[in-house]
Amino acid sequence: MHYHRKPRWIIPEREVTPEACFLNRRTILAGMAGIGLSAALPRLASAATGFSPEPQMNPSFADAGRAVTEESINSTYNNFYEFGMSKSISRQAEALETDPWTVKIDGMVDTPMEIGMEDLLKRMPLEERIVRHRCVEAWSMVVPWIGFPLSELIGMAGPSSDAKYVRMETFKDPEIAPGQRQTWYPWPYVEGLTVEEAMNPLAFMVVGAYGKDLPKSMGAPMRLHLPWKFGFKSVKSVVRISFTDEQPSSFWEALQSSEYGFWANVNPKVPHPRWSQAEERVLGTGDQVPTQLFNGYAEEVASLYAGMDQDARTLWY
Ligand SMILES: Nc1nc2c(c(=O)[nH]1)N[C@H]1C(S)=C(S)[C@@H](COP(=O)(O)O)O[C@H]1N2
Ligand SMILES: [Mo]
Repeated sequence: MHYHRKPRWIIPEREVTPEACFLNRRTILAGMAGIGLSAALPRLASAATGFSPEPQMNPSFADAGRAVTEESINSTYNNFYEFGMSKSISRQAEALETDPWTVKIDGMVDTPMEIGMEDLLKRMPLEERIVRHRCVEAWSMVVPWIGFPLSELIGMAGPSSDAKYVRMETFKDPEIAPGQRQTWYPWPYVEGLTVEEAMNPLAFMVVGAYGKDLPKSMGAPMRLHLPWKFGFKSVKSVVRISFTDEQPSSFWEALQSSEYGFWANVNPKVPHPRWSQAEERVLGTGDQVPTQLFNGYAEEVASLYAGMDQDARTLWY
């Protein structure tokens, strides 16, 4: 998916033949005559991503303390049950049509709306940030995301003070997603968090990775990412965001609440009922490293759970 936030006649450098490049440049120069766009030209010519303006690195998240996982691994080793139960769903996920894409924002908000991705992105401040991701299955990755803080979307939606939770829902289309023909699963995939958690600066809406549009296998065109929680909370390919006063029932919780609870905060001390969470396998390197409390983001998020029993199983599953 390309976000046409720069004029459509500016073709990305990587897509043009030398001739087209020449013609395109002439068109630009002609179009510029007398309208004072010359200052914009060098910036557009050097743009590296499909996003405009070019997202800048958030200095607070420029270093995840671990090497970034190779793109070829992260885009082909996935959990995306809509397209199958194996990790190798990237080819199947290509069937998802992500452009155009509309997101519905509803529930307890001042301004319910349906908004296209392009319009949404015009209103959101894009940035890049490098963060760790920890799956409940005890593997982890490091990804350079492009996206915007979830708090910005909440600011746009204006939830009422009665809204306590944000619920997010993935598309449902069994014709293109074979996993959704398995009717014993509670489709569509749903996840949720408290509004307070959603306002935390770590809660991020992802629209790109590795300086490009998000691969479909990783949840294009937009997915949530909550780096302090187990990966299943980070719902992909979101079509609906609702504000509610009832704790949402999520996909995995509905299937097996004793193993996948609402909070799902990463804690090395609390084992999953069927395996330890003390360590994790780092994708790409194969290193086995100790898992950190809140996946290493305790400084940012521990205050959200102050007053709750930190070792209560319910806080982790
Ligand atoms: N819609 C949807 N979102 C999902 C999943 C899924 O199966 N369907 N899997 C989750 C799990 S368990 C993980 S670990 C991450 C994986 O993200 P990745 O494939 O980009 O690594 O996506 C999460 N979001
Ligand atoms: Mo996961």
